[in-house]
Order: sequence, then C-alpha cells, then structure tokens
Amino acid sequence: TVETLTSAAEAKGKTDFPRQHDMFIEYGTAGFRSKAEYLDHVLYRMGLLAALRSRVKGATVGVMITASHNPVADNGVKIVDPQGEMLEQRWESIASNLANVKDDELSHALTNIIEKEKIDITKPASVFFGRDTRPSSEHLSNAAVQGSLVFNAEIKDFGVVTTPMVHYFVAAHNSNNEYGEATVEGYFKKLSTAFRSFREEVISERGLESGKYEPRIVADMANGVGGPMLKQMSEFIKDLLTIDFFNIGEGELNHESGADYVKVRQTLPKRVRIKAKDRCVSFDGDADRIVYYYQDQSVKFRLLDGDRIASLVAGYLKNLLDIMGIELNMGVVQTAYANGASTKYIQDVLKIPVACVPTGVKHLHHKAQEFDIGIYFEANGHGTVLFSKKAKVLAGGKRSAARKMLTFIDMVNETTGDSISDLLIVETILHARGWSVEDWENCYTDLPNRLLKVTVKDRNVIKVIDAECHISEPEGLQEDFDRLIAMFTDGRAFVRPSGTEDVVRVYAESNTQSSADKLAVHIAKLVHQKAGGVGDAPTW
Ligand code: G16
Repeated sequence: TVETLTSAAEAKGKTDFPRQHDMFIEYGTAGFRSKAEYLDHVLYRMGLLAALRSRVKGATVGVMITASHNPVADNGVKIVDPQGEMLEQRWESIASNLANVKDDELSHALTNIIEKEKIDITKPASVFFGRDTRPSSEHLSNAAVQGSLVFNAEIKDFGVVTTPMVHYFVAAHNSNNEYGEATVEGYFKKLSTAFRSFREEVISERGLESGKYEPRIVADMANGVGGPMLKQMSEFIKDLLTIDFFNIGEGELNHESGADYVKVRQTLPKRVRIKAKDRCVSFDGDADRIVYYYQDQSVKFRLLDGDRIASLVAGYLKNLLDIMGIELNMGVVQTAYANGASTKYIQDVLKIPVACVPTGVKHLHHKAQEFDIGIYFEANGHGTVLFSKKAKVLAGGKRSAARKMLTFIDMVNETTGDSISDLLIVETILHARGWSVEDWENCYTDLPNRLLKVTVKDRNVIKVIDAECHISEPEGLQEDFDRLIAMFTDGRAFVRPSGTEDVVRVYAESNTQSSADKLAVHIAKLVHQKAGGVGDAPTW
C-alpha cells in the first residue's frame, strides 16, 4: 500500500540519509545545487521523486549528479524528463518541498504527492543515473539510487557520463531507440557517424579542399567528465579532427579552467599551451556548455561564445534552406546576456527573428519549440538546435543540401545543450564554409562587456521582470541603473539573482572595454549598497 511504501521510505531516510541541517535548498536554474555535504537527504529524496515521476509519465526519467560549473566542493542534481528535457517546471516546487520537509514528515509529503498527482504505485518505474567526476558524486549517486530502489524502480546506472548524455539516454530509450541507441557506444556512434557522413558529403562535392579550415583544435576539459568522454569520441573521428587535450583530470575540477572561467574572465584557461590562431574550446564541468576562443597575432584573447555559435549555426542552416528552396519558420532564442551586436547581426544581416527569455536552458528550450528550426544558445555556451516534425519531413530529399540537413539533424543532441555535439556542429560548419576562426569572428564585432558577481545577504531581494532585463525590487534601484546607463555610449546593463550560486550577477556592455568595466562596477556598487551587500563591493 501507499502507506507501507512511504513509511519504509521515511524509515530508511531517517537511518541512512537524515537531514542534518535546516537550511532551505531550492530547485534552482538547473536543479539543486549546494555544498556536497548538505545534500545526502536531498539526493535520497530525489531518487524517491524520480521513481514517482517515472510512474506519472509511464516512462523512464533521468537523474544526473553534478554541480556543473560550480567549484569542486559543491554538488547537485538535475532531473531529466522522458523526452530528455528538463523536469517540468510545476514539479520543481514539488521537488523543493520534498527536499526540505523534516525527516518525520517525509512519509506524509510523499503520500501527498502520490494522491495529488494520482500516481498508481503498482505501475513499473524506471530511472537512469549518471554522475560527474566530483569526489562526492559516487556517494550522492548511491543515495539517489537507494531512494529509487525503495520505491521499487528499475534502475540503470551509467556511471561517469556527461549531463547531455543522460538526457540523450533517456530520450533514446523512451523512443524505443528510434532517436538513437540508449548506450554510451550508441551515443558516440550516432554523433560521429553524422559528423563523418556530413564530411563525406562536402568532400564529394568539392574534394579535399577545405579553404582556411584547419582540422585541429586545442581542448580544455576543465578536469571534468568532458575529458574522458571527448577522448572516447575522438577515437571515432581521429582521421577527421585532431584534438590536443588539456586539463583532462590531473587537476582540480573547474579550477582556473573551463567554459565559465574563460567566458567570465575573458582570458585563457590555465595550463594550456597554444600558438597564435589555434582554435581552442573549453567545456564546463558536466560538458553541457562550450565556448571557442583563440589568441590573435598580438597575443590578444578573442572569445567566440554561445552567441557566436548561434549566429554561425543560424547563418549556415538558413543558407541550406535557401539552397533546398524550402521555407521554414526559423528563430533564434537568446537571453539578456546575449551580446547586443549578435542580436543585431542575427536580426539585421541574417534576417532571422530573435526571441529573448529568462536565463536557464529550460526557458530557451521551451521557446525554441515554437519554431520549425529553433536555435537557442545562452552566451555562456549552453545551447542546441530543435527541429519540428515538419522540418524533419521536409529536410528529406535526394539533393545534397537535403542530405546535409538530415545529417546535421542527426549530429545535434536535441534534448539539451551538449558540448560534444556542439563541437562537432561548429567544426562541421567551419569546414563546410572553409573558414578559419578569424573568418568566423569577422561576421560581427562584439560590444565590449563585463560580468561581475555581488555577494549579498539574500539574493532574492532582487526581483526581475522583462526577461531579466529590468528589476522591480528593491524599489527605485532600476531608476538608479537607468540614470547610470544613460551616461554610457551603447550602454546596457542588468542584474539578476543567480540560480546556481549564492550571488547576484551583473552584466554591462558599452562601446569600449573600459566603459563596460566602469558601468559594471558602478552597477555592482549600487546593488551592494541597496540590496544588502556583504563584504566589499566588487571591482574590476
Ligand atoms: C546552469 C543552467 C544554465 C544557466 C547557468 C547559470 O548551467 O543550465 O542555463 O545559464 O546555470 O545560471 P545562473 O546564472 O542562474 O547561476 P550549468 O552549466 O551550471 O548547469
């Protein structure tokens, strides 16, 4: 009965995974995230919740243990819904509530969910697990597995894999392997086969000539799970792309390396050796983000972030559609972090509509589903491309452009942003265009920008509106921002509470780097003064 089951869950929770603090932990931008030592009971309870979610949906769901770009002492969990998408938003508050009830309220809270969601506990449940390379991940994964087992779910543990791989496994399995084979090997094969077929298509058209494209990249893996996974993938494509690996596990996770470090600091990761114009990439800790960069002749660091990838992909796919002579409704989805120059380029030069939504891939993914071809990327390098059924049907055909489109679709992990898949896509387009990294960069000129973090007592005193472009609280602060922004040429700035770290984020752009830095510092000072800053206000 429901009572026996939920009482057993409560009893095991009390003995094996007790709640050892009364801190409120919330399902944030991408799941729960906190110091690893606070998470035992959260993970156990998410294992229970995943089993219930699987029963509600009548399909397999996924649980990924990771804190992505956060420091190594943190950890967290992301829950994956049956089609490989992020957990439905309504269930985020159910998850938050379950994670925070007292140990002796667990049975009651679970019974409540079962009754409200009309869950038949006699139905089968199935949960896939994956985890990143953090020292705490194995233990926390076990806590979640134990939760699912108490609720009689069938479990499959994929061990150390990337977040997007878990999304893929869930989607593939629930599609009866139509989306791909739900195994590690199946994942590598699907993407690498598409990469190879596309290359062959281009070679059959124009021979081995590839313009200014060099088939070699330098890869910073942030000492995360991306390292071993991209290494495995590279075996399948080593005749087509040489990858020089750095930070593949010998050092501390995300420390002075990785996509977030490179994007925020706008500098090279530590411990990589490169020459001028080498095309470089950085993954984040769970390999769902990627940024490109290089050093020019004058040793200046040049970043090609998520906005650049979105522009590259949008431009190329539009071109393919033109050649195919078919019209599809295509759109790009960005957030307020998108560089103003990228938005202008996509709208004015590529003539593709751009939508702006709040931060978090779940919001971008959702919006992108409104298009036949929806390209979404956060500036931080998190993104992918979604194709509607109509797009997939129309893409079929015998002509080369049609074959390319179909192969391209196969190379994309449509379930979520995926560093490995995104890398293959970018390399494919650069090769097809015969472009060097500089040619890619020459599409438009970024507006100089600066990202800062402000530590405050309670980040939730900041209330955002208009897709995070403005704030409504603390009262009067937006007006202060507006006055300041008006003093800067091409000035734009916004602030928002992070959903993955205990900070308020500040973004500013202007016509010169020093103006962007100044604007960011002034805005950060205002936040520090008026929203309960802790310690010193940030400087640049
Ligand atoms: C997560 C989300 C991203 C988001 C990022 C930063 O990334 O999946 O969509 O951009 O957090 O969020 P925030 O600014 O709220 O801290 P990841 O790669 O850390 O899982």
